[in-house]
Formats: sequence, structure tokens, C-alpha cells
Amino acid sequence: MAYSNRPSRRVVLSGMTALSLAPALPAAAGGKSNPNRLWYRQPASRWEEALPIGNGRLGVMVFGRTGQERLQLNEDTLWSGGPYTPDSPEALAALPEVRRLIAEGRYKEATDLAGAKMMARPLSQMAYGTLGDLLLTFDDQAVPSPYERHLDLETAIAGVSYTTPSGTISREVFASAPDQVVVVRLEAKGRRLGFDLAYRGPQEVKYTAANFSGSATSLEPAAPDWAQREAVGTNGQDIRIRQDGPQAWLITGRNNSSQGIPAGLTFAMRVQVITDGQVSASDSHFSIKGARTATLLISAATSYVNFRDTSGEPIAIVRRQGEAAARKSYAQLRQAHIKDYMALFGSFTVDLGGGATDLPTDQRIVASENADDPALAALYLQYARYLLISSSRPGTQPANLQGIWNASTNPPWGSKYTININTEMNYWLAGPAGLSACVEPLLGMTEDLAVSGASTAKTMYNARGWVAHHNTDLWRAAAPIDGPLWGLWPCGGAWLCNTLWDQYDYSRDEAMLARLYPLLRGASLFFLDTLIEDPGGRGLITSPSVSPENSHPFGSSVCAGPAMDRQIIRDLFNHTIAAGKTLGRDSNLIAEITATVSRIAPDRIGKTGQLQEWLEDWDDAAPEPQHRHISHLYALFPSSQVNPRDTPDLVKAAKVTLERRGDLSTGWATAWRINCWARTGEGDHAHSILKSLLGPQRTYPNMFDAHPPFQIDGNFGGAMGIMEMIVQSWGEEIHLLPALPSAWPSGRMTGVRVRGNIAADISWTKGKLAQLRLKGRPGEEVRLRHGGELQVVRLNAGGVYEMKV
Ligand code: FUC
Repeated sequence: MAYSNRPSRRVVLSGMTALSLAPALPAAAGGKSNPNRLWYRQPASRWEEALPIGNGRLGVMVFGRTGQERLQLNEDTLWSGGPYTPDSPEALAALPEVRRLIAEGRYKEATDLAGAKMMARPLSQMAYGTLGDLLLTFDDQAVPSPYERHLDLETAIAGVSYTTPSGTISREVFASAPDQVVVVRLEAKGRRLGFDLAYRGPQEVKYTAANFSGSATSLEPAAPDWAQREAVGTNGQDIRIRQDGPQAWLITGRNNSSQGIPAGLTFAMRVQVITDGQVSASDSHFSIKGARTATLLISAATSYVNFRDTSGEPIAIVRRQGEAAARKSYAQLRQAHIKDYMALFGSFTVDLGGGATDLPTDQRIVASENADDPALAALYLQYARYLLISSSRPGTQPANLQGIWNASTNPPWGSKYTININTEMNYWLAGPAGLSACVEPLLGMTEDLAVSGASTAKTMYNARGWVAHHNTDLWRAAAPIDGPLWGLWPCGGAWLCNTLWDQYDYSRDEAMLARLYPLLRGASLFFLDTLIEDPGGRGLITSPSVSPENSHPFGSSVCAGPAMDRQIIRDLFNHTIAAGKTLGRDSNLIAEITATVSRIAPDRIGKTGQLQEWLEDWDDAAPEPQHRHISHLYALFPSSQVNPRDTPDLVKAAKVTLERRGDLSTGWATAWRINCWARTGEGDHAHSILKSLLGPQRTYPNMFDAHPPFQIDGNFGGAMGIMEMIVQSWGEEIHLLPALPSAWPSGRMTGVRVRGNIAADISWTKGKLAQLRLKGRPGEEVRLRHGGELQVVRLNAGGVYEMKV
């Protein structure tokens, strides 16, 4: 049971049989036969062409090169710094004055004072890092023909196969969750295989652009050269490489310090080689000669135990995991990996119609701009599910801004957890797409924040409960960072709570609710203590705050009572009430929250007919009318406070806002717009935006989302947009084909989850519902809405309802 307790990150294995020769790798399936497959006719020339694999904790970018293979590695706890508490001791004294300045409309002065007194120390958080690269330099440097590399989403295996005059080579790479190792398998046919194995430590990368607009950018110069080489070296802190037995290698080092926070982690990586060839080893590299097969088993760990404890023993962990895996055959490792992965991936299928499946994926992305490719949208959705399974498993860290895939010690925005949209967006898809089990790390992180954020609430606001602002990191820092314009936003923790509640609502997992309730309760306590009366008499509001990252007309974003805060806190309070009642807890507190929720200032429609972003009607005069954040549309999506059934006037106002903001923005911002348009019921509009998201401006050749640069939220948010066009569940109803675009006249989805722990299989032809099958609790009443009509049906004694139209 995924939620029953928080599992340890460490998996210990024992009692395995000796590694034996595995059967030959299966022939690479043709591009046409398996729709859930990314494939290419050339190796990755840059990072955004390499293919990601991961087991939630360990990640690898596989380049598929033939002269020198590059495997870029990550471990999800390898971040800079160490345990720290950044809460400003001067914040509390400044709070009343900041509030007074805001109430008097002196926003600039309020911003300056908050900037000087309330912000985190240090002002920035710690960054996610990389384990560096393994580089395999092959004896055979001939240009191959033919060549193919692929990522099979049905096995979570990246493959490369090619032929040179000396014969054929095939390789497979996967990251096993059951065995906690990355497995690299090389096989030669009609020849022998020789290569040198070397390591390159963590380094900085030059980013050509980390901006909010413009076309896709690359991290490295593209050089489509078959013999492309990376420099071997050991940059990174205190890196040591040594042999660990005759066929194994141990690499150790430590993380970076940052912003004056000392480096608190050590890491270890172990590579074991199993081959029928000859191995010669030194402290700088391995050489393998005359092999028919070679298997590399890579284990990696850091000393991170939790956000306050870095006393783990990574060397012992990587030895144990590597040695245990070495006692299994390649076939056993592979089979266990596929079985484990398919238990998650296999629960959902999608078919949106045909597409250019005979084109390699990179060419297909380019072609989709001009010719609609429904099957590419289906692949994008399944790829997002693959990415979530690969970056977020019970006991691991949650998916960060780049999931777990990051090549540098200086990633954009630190590859952190930005909780004013990005981290939440990463998890929207989980429940509906049958991946509730992948939500556990988000719950775990929020549990940590309820501890670190309690100190922030006390120190900064003298409030009960807990608070987190717009970002957090491995160390669960909860204070406002970067500057008031971005950081002075007290609703990050509350939004995480609402995201978790939504996920609970899909699974209705009681064990999850038991873990969630204390978090909801603590987040609610914070707002009971810090909400203030609007001097204009409109109700309860936050102050100070921002409407995330968007400046109002008065030279700042700092304000009181932005719409998003009111919407998030309304949801938080209602979820806390529902959870408290379900669990029969805290009746007095629940009564107090119930009395408070109705006093929160309501949403307002402004003078241009728009949904007001701020408490005042400032939208029209705001300096960036097309700002990427659409924070006040939280009420439309992911919430359903604003919806076409109950609040048609507010939906109309939300559409005015959406029109004004424009369709295209950064990856995640474009994805959010798709979901919003789907909620308004406008499938063709949602689809036209999706088409741009899938095109080469916003999707890299490896199908990673281009913010630019790479940020994974767009992948998850875009995939959720596809789900929302087909099935929605809100307001105690299942909405069937609520925003079906005309571009997908026939299709099918199976294993869609809707709120209340119901699984739905749905198919449609010629734009009309054809079949529906629901599976849930026997005898349960279900409300179906389709084409404006409401139908109430009951699941039978077997928990099934079937409709054929
Ligand atoms: C927020 C967004 C940016 C970016 C960053 C990680 O600040 O406004 O677009 O996604 O998070």
C-alpha cells in the first residue's frame, strides 16, 4: 500500500543467483508497430535529444552515440548545501508596517521594507545537481549503417542498435526500481566488442537562454558528428575513483556549498562490469576487450537521510545494491524491471486516431506543426505518464523542475520545487491517469514542509500551523526567496495541500487521508491566524502577498488579497472541513474553519468583463497583459470553484481573461491555458494550443518540454490537458467528452480514473460517445454529464456500469 507509511529510499536485496548470459536482446521493433515508442535515426547530438530513463531516484540521459556513448547520471538527493533554516528573524517586527504600507497603497515602500526585512537568508535556495557522466569509448569508430535508437514506453528501456563493417552492436539501458540499479547491456553479433569506460564529474553548463520566451534553445552546441567526444575529467568536489574489487569501480565525492550554506552531503557511485571479455582496470578507467556481452550495473546514493539528517552511508548502500544486483542474471533484472514498471504504466491506454508513426520522433514533432498528428498527442500523454513513473516513486524525492534529469551544477532556477504552479502541475496527471502511487513523494515533501514551515510561520508571522512560500528545495526551506516580487507569497504550502487533496479524491485511499489531514489542519491554522479584514469591507484577505510573479500597475507585485490566494484558501478550508468530518476529528476547529470560509472575499468581475486578478480592478492597467501566470484562473483549473454548470458568469469572465492573456507562453503556461480552455468546454481552442505545445518551438526532439530551456511541468500539464478534453470529474459529476476537439473524431481511452475511485473506459466515433464502462464500488450512484444532459446511473453488484450508444 503506497501510503501506509513512508518507505525507506534504500532497497536491500539478497539471495540472488549468479549472473548468467542473458538471451540475445530482442530485435528493435519497427517504428510503426508500437505506438508507445520514441525512435531516431541518429544519436543525440545534444542533451535535449538524449533519452531519459529513471526509477524515481536514479536518472540517466542516454545519448546513443556510437564512437563514445555518454550516460549522464542523476541521483535525486544530490543537491547543494546542507540542512539550514533561512527564516528571517526581522520579519515579524516588520510585518505590521508592511501591511500598513500596503493598506495605504504605498506598494513600492512596502516592497522595499519586505525586501530588506522579510526575505530568506540566504536569498536563494539550494540547487539540484548531477552525478556526472559515464563515457564509453568504443574501439570501433566506423560510421554505422543502419542505426536506430529508441525509448520503448512499454518496457521503460532505451535501446540502440547499429551495424558497422565489423558487425552489429545492440545496447539496452534501464533503471530498475525493484533492484535500485541502472543496468546497461551491450551485445555484439558476428563480432566482438571493445570499449573503455571513464567517468567525468559534475560540472557547470552554459545555457544559451534561460528566458521566458523565444524559440527552443540548446544547452550545448549541436554537433551531429558520429565520433563526437566529451572530455573525460573529474571536476566536482573531492572526487575520488578507485577499484572496488576486480570488476567494480567506486566513485566518491561531495556536493557543492551554496550561498554560504556548507556542503553537507557525500555521494557514492559504483559501477560493476560483468562480461565474457577481458577486463583490465585502473583507477582512471576500465577497458573491456573481446566481449560478446557486457553488463554494467550502476548504483548510486548520497548521505541524505532526510532534510535534517545527512548521516547516511552511501558507500555501503551502493555496494550492497550493486552486489545484490550482480547475483541476478541480466534476464532476471530485465524481467523484474518490466514487471514492476508495467504494473503502473499498463493501467491506462489511449488512442486518439492515426498519425505519422512511420516518421522518426524528431521529424514527427517538426511535421506536426503543419499536419495534425493525433497519435503524437497520444504519445505525448503516455510519455508524460512514463516520465512521472520514472521520476516519482514512493520513498523518492518528488519530480522537480526537471523531473530528475539535470546535466549541471547550475541548472535553470536551481531545478528546484517552484510551488506557485510548477510542482503542482507535475502531479495533476497522476490520479486521472492511474498513477496515484507516484504521488507519495509529494506527500512526503509536504509532510517535511509542515515541520520546516512551522518554524517559518512562527518566526515570520507568529502564527500557528505552517506556511511555505513560492519555492522549496531538498532541505525544505519555506521562507520567501529571490525578492518580494516572486517570493512574498504565503500560499505555496496551501496549494500543495489542495493538490494532494485532489489526488486523494481520485484514489479515496484512507491511508493517504490519514497522512494528509494533519497537513491540511496545520495549513488552515496558519491562515486562521494571518487572514485580515479587507479595510474596504470585502471580506478576509491575505497581506502581504503577490498574485504570483505578476506586477500590478503600481511598480510592484506586492499587494493584499489577490484572487488566487482567496481561491486557494477557500479550497484549503473546504478540504480541511471535509477531511475533519470524514475522520471525525477536531469538531471545534472544523466549526471555526466553517465559520471563516464564508467570510473570505469573493471573486469579482472587473470593468472589462474579466475575472479580476487582484482585489482592486487593476487588470487593465497591469504592465504585462500577456503574463505567463494565470494565477486567478486557479478557480477554473485545477479547482472547479468557477465552472460552466454553477457559475457561468464567472466562466465568461475567465474567458475574457484567457483571451487577453493569449494562447502561447512558456511551456507550462501554455499547458495551463489548454486545461482552462478544456474546462470552458472549448475543445477546438484547447486543441489548437496543444498543437503549438507539441511543435518544435515548445517540444525538444526527445519530447521534453521547452520552457525554454527544458522544464518538465509542460509535459505533465500538457498531458493533463489532453485528459481534460476527453473526461473531466468535478462537482460530483463525470463529464464525458466535455471538450472533444474535431481533430480527434474517433478514439478511445481506457483506465481513466475519476474522482471517487472509479475507473472509466470510454470510446467515441464520429465525434459521438460510443461506449462507456465504469468500474467502482458495487451499488454506487454515479452522475454522468454528456452533451449538457445529466444522467444518474448505478453501478451493479459487480461494481460495473456499461453503456453502449
Ligand atoms: C516561475 C515561472 C517561470 C519558471 C520558474 C521555474 O518563476 O514564472 O516561468 O517556470 O518558475
